Amino acid sequence: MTPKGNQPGAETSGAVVPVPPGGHRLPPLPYAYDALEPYISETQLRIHHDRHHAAYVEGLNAAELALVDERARLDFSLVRYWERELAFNGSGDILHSIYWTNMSPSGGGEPTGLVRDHIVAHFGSVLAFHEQFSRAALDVEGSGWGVLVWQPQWGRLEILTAWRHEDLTQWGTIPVLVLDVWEHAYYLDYQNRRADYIRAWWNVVNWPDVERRLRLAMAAQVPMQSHGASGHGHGPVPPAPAPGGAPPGGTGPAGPAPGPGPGLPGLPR
Ligand code: MN3
Repeated sequence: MTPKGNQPGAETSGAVVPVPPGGHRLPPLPYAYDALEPYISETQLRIHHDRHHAAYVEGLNAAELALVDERARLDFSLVRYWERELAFNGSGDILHSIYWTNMSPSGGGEPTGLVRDHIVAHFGSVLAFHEQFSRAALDVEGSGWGVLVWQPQWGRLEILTAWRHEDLTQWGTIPVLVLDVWEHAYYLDYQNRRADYIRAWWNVVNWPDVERRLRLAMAAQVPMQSHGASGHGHGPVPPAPAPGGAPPGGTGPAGPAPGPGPGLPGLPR
């Protein structure tokens, strides 16, 4: 995988480089345009990345610079328009950036380790997660996303959907696995057969990237109570039980998670 290097906003040993207003750049694909064939074609991927994602980056930069201008003039007469542009294009840039890295030519298979443990803990089984995620994405009306998120406030995973890029979301969540179900993501390859695209997409899911994202997300905190509450907790948290559903003799929990506390913070109560 190509590291993001000195991209603004890229993680660099835990720190994030601040992105100046208007300073967003289209991140390169971490693989060749034809690398996801036969599941996603070169033409489909090229247009999606080079045109659609690029347009969101452009729109995000434009919105930020317009707001810089409004602040300079202390004239906020168009602020409603630009705030909408900021939310739509900013969310579009973020979701697409995650989407590319969530896929890999060597992807597919089943989640393992930490991701599997948290999926089983919250959804009951990998199958139930797989079916809910697929159906949620299939049933998005019009353009949108299926999104697996980590909710730091509750210490667990959840499946959400998004209309467009930004509606129907839940504050504080961090996306770890996203599926673009806008028609522009699949129409050249699958026409209107969204279900076929979703089925094919599971073959390129980059589970190691999902685990990397989950570990980073689990170190985040969005406290829901005032100063004094420690760590991930927001109320009495019983001792974490042994992760359910770990296969006998299987890999089991993947060792201590980063962040405060031992074990797997946020496994079910
Ligand atoms: Mn898209």
